[in-house]
Amino acid sequence: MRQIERKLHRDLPAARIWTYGGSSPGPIIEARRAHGILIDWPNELPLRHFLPIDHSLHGAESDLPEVRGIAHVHGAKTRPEHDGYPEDWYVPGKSRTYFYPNQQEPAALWYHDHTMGINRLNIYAGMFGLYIIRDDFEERLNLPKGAYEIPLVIYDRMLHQNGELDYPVSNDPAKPWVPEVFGEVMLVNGKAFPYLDVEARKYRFRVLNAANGRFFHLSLENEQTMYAIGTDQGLLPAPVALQSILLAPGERADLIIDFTGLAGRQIALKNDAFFAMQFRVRDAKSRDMSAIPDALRTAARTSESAAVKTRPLALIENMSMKGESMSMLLNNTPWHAPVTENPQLGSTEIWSFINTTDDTHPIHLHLVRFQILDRRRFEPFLYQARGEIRYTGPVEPPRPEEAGWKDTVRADAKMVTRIIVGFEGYLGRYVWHCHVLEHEDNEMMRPFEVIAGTKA
Ligand SMILES: [Cu+2]
Repeated sequence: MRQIERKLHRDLPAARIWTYGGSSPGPIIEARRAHGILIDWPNELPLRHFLPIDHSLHGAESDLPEVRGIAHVHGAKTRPEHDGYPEDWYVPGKSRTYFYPNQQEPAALWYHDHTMGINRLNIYAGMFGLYIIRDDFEERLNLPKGAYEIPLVIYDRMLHQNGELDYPVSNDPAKPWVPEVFGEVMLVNGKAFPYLDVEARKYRFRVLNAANGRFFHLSLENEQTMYAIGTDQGLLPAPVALQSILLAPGERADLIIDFTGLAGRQIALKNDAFFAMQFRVRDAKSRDMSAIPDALRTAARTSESAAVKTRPLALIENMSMKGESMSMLLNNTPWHAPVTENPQLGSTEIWSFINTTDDTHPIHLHLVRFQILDRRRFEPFLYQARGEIRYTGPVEPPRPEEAGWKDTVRADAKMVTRIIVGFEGYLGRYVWHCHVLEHEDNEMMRPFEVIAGTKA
């Protein structure tokens, strides 16, 4: 963890950035399935933070050191003591060595800071990068690879005129926290509004939404079809043809775009009406031998009858008398309250997110992968008044491009979103949280504990 100065655009002065390994995004960590790796995460940051800490937030009190860090690999199946628990932060001069077994299906995971109370600021400062797991099966699929497999880490920032990062604050100097941050500058792989020279052939793009709070609804300017071949946790059973894809903070997509026949064209990748980046298509240097296979990796749907328990979990926003957001809560329970979610190791559960708020919250569970069962509109006021769920819409299955293995799910506003989760891996304490980082830092995070099964 290190501070650097780096231009975010050719025409801007250099900005202060916090990094892993001297770049933001940090170096891509490439791992082989079942080949464990050790990573040292030394904290070499300065002693003062450069973004506005809110000392009224839990875990960011003024008697704590300003600069703290702890790395978490999002989507990795690791022992709890190597998962980057938010309270396991450490200060400049200290380090941690974590072991990642990589005993899981290939996927584009990502590492990022997870420090209690200042996570949104550390990530906004630049502390994240991709972590890609591969295996022989995936390589035999003949997907575009090497120079034709490219990460697209997409996020937004506000910038000062002098090129420095600008993080907004509330009107209350004692409580600078804001409920959401949306920047007008789109960055891809660390550059503002970049272009990429591509050949007229197929490419595989490993796309990550690394924004604090912005959802990306991505499409190509020429309205050409893209193919989703994977989700957060790996390959889909079969490619899904798409005109656009929606990615919430923390979500990933594995996309194939075919530029064949488009040499000479300039094609923007758009977020709704706005440009994020541009592809400049040139003639292909050689014949494209890669494929979009009809079949990818088979994944059995987990049957609802496999679940031993259903947990109704309400997502709540607390408003002030002035109608301003004060905090958001999972299950109406703050971070420091005793653990309430305690699945048994090896068991399967249904978690039912009852979103009473006007916002979509991307909910992420550490350690596990899961499948989305469905979403259904309900009446939030009746639920809040009497705890009663009255559905007002039909059961909606997940979209085809999110019907694989996931670790982050959009719990849409005023809907009940159900996921089915197998708690495989390790015993111990992990967290689940909203991946809108401003929400997470203001109580929208809870511990869960995987406990030993009881013998019948
Ligand atoms: Cu949220």
